[in-house]
Parts: sequence; C-alpha cells; structure tokens
Amino acid sequence: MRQAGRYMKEYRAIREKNAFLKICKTKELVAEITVVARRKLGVDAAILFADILLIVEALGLPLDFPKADGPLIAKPVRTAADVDALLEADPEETLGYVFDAVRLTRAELEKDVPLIGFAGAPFTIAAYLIEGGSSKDFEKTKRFLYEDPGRWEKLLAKISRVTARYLTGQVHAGVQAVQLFDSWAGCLEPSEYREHVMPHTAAVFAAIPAGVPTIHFGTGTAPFLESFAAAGSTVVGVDHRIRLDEAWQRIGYDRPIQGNMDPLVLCSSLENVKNHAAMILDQARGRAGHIFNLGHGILPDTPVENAAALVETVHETSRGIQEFLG
Ligand code: 1CP
Repeated sequence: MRQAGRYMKEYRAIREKNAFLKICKTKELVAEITVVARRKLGVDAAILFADILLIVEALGLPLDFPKADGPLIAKPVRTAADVDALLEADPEETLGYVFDAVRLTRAELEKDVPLIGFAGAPFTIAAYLIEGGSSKDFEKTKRFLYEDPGRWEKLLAKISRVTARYLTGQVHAGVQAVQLFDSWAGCLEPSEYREHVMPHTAAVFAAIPAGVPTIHFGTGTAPFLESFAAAGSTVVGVDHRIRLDEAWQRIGYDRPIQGNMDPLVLCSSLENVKNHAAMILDQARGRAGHIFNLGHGILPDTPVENAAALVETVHETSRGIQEFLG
C-alpha cells in the first residue's frame, strides 16, 4: 500500500510537527512510522516509510512537497542539456539517510516480518522530472519522448543506473525485498511501453543482487501486461482494473502475483470490504504465490479499522483455504 502513513492518526501527529522530507530524513521517525503502521494493520510485511521522489535530489534537482498532496520539482527536465546535467552520484552520499533508516527500522521491526525497500520505476520518475510534479495526461512526458527518442533513452538509462545502485544499497542495509513503483505506466500505448520503457525497468531488476525477491507495481497495465511481466520481476503487481484470475493466467501461474482490491472499497461498508476480499481470494483459487494487496495507494480518508479488518479477513480466509487444501 502506498502511504499507509497518511490516514493514520499516529502519522498525522508526527506530520503536524515535521515537514514530510524532514520525516523521511530522520531515521527515528521513519522507523517509528513504519513499525507502528505494520503493527496496527497486522500486515505480513512492512514497507519502509520513504518516497519514490527522494531520488530527485540525488539526481541534483530540488524537491519540495508544498501542499499535502502535490510534489514540486521547481527545475524540471525539459531539454537534452537538462538530461546531461543530471548527477549520477553515489547513492551512499546522496541517499545514505535512507540506508540509515533501513538499518534502524530493521533493528526495531519484529524479526519475522520482512521489510520491503522501494524506488520509483524509471518511467514514473522520468514523468515527475519532466512534468515537474503530478500530472493527469502526461502531455509533456509524451512530447519529450516523441520529439527526441535519443534524449528519452539517455534520461531513462541514467535514472535506471542510479535506481539500481539505490536499491542495491537498500538491500545491503537490510531490506528483504524491493518493489519498483511504475504508478503511471498505464498512460502509455502498449508499443511505447514495450520499446521505450520496459527495457529500462528490466535493467534495474537485472541489477538487483541475486536471491532478493523483486515486486513490480503498476496501475492501468492490463493492456500490456505481458510486456510488464517481461521486465523480469519475481512478483507481478496488478491493479483492480483487471480480474486477478485473468491476469494470473496471462502472466503464467509460475509467477507470483500481487493485488488487487480497489482501494476505494476500503471506504465503504465492512460487508462490502469482506465481499470484495472473498471475490479476489476466490479468483486466486488457493494457489501458492498470491500476495493480497490493494490495486493502488490507500486513500487519506480510509477508516483505519476497515484496513485492519481487511487484513484479518484475508488471513482468516486464506488460513481456511490452506486447511481445506491440506
Ligand atoms: O505506506 C507508506 O506510507 C509507505 C511510504 C510511501 C510509499 C511506498 C510514501 C509516503 N510514498 C510511497 C510511494 C509513492 N510516492 C508512489 C508510488 C506508489 C503509488 O503509486 O501509490 C508515488 C507515485 C509517490 C509520489 C507521491 N509522494 C505522491 C503522489 C502524487 C501524485 O502524483 O499523485 C504524494 C502525495 C507523495 C507524498 C507522500 N509520500 C508518502 C506520504 C505519507 C506522503 C504524503 C506527504 C504528507 O504527509 O504531506
């Protein structure tokens, strides 16, 4: 889930006193938010409290979160010269605070609970760099690709190299798995994704130390799910715009799958939450390799008790299925 923090009162209390980036750079706060959110929800793994945009500063650009829900990159990437000017510094120097936070969080988290590290996938990071913040239609991003494909390849290759080193650093600091978020890949036409995006994401996955499970998160990727899976992660994430059973059949049952409840369901009645969870688990058919998750980030006004009840329902139901299957 994205931003488990935002809807929790424990997070809000810390956030009232600290700027968002300050929290990300203070290992004690990161560890506290991560550990408390995991415990309150009862989920099987913890996701590090951080943001996919932290890498923006490592690339040499200014990053700010002026409003509650809007990142701002005041000097966006618009030209070939802007691409050349991006830094490729050692993540140990620019993002060492994340590695420190991983070490402390790992030490404070229950031993049997895996810690998931993460980064943005090259396309989603490129989109933020080019747009200068959030976008609905990604017009500038697409123009940037159409106008000069060579410049595009250079930008994505640069982001991929830094991201691979960043995630490897998180692994060395102690995370048990890494997740790449390609949150906005769904805006792409399938051949664009396959030719201009997938190879860069594949390069990141290929660079992760052997034996570390990787998760590929995306939304709106159903039209090109085969290409999305071909990027080579261990686990393929799918959102709620496709049935889980259909998605699993398309990627192959030998691949673990993550998904895929619509996060908005959590804002409805408990009965509806349980019905949706049952529907998804029914589609998974008790096969090994399903990580139950939301299709996208949890919404800020989600009742915490609904999220915790969902976790309980999923645990209960899947225990029942396992017992039935023997
Ligand atoms: O669950 C957690 O709280 C874990 C930490 C986490 C994660 C995994 C945060 C904290 N952000 C993320 C990932 C993230 N950030 C993604 C990928 C996942 C997804 O698609 O949902 C994306 C796209 C972002 C970018 C981002 N950062 C946004 C979205 C903007 C947009 O374009 O719609 C926002 C609002 C942020 C800030 C942010 N990140 C995290 C929190 C708690 C917040 C809110 C900051 C605040 O309190 O003001």
